[in-house]
Amino acid sequence: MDRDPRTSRRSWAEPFRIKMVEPITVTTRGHRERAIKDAGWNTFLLRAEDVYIDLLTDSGTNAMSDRQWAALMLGDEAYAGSRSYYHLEDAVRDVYGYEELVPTHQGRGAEHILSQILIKPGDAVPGNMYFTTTRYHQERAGGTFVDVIIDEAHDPASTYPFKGNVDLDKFRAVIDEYGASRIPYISVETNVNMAGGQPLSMANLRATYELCREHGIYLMLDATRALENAWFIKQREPGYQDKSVREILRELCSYSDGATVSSKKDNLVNIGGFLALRDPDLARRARSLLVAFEGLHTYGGMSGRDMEALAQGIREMVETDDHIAARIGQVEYLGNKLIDEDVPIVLPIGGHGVFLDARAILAHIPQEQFPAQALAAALYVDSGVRSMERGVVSAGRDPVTGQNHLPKLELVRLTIPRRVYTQAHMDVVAESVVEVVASADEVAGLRFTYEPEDLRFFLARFEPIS
Ligand code: PM9
Repeated sequence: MDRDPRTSRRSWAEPFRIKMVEPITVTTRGHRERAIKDAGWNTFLLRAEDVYIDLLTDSGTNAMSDRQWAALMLGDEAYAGSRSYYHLEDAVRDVYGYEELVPTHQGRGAEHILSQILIKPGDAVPGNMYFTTTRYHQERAGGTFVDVIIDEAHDPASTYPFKGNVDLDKFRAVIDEYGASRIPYISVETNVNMAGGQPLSMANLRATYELCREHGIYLMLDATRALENAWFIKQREPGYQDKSVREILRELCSYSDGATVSSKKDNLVNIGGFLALRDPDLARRARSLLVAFEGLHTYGGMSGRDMEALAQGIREMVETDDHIAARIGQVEYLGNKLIDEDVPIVLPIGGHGVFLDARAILAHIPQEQFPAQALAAALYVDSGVRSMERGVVSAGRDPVTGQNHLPKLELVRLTIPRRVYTQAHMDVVAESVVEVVASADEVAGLRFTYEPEDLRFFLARFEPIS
């Protein structure tokens, strides 16, 4: 079935109906002005109660199904050898195809363990664009992240269909510079978050994996949004149209030695994650650290019920293609509305959210005055819609020079939680964005009043520059 509402005469609809609702409230503009001031112009520091439509993140904000809620009741809370762990292990083996499961409390727990077992001081870790927590753990382990994503990924207007691809020439140059023995692994993210939720192609991943094998370098996936990537492969890459996302996801993972996953995204739960590996020796080393930092190897920071709901979520996300079609269909619905209103967004429309190009919208604010941070705050004040800065504040400082990283992408992310909001909510969001863009010249730049040393975007505080 042609699911694109622009070319199809048929609409799509969510493959579920709503059984329980959670009230949300609209606040006044005066209330929101006070709230954003109290939050130091940082949307992470707002109280959720003061938010109307919460598009801060798709992480842990999913609505679980009735079967997941039922699964919670079946959680086995044994400290060791929980039945729920084995259900999770079965689900990861079936759906992702990795034999060795190392459960963690969430994605960054898995990143921490992986970085500590593989990276030595002085190593380089190439990756297809940085992710905040991923790079943080690589650097803490003494590694240097090197960006090897294709140039198109840094251009919000480029409509290249696979902006998440690894540039093999850039990767080869890193191998030449450091030598393969100083590159423990390449970190390949599926549906690259900081690039705007952009996929990589199967052909590119396969070629990257072949290059890794030639040089004895591991390829570790960040498979947090691999399902969304699989959907785009089905839509865009020749030869995949008749395959299910389940088959495509499994093939994606086959070109890797392991994966870190934040289960708070694709996997449809509110907490959880894992490191998955093929090599039993590597898994043994990971488990040995796990017991010090996360928990015993059969729970790794999750309760039995968390693992049970997660096992169900993993199976449910690939049961048919309908879930992912509707999930990305909703993101595209919002993106197309904004395109129709000439709002500059990252193209093509991403998998987990729509990314506003703050550099284009607030051209009068220099990057050192945090245009994306200011735009996210202005959007909140306009309508109570909460979004997230993904620009210079998120990029942080170079640990060696102390200078700000100045990413080409200065974005505000409107991230859509899975199975939570309706199209009417998307209409309200689009109207508010259009309103804020129309009065963009009223938005002022910001300066720090508090800049944390680690992952500064979470807890930083700002004030407007008058
Ligand atoms: N992503 C997000 O909102 C939540 C934290 S914001 C820094 O996009 C990838 C690709 C992610 C991710 C989290 C993590 C970390 C790893 N990789 O949040 O620790 O998008 O479960 O996962 C967030 P955890």
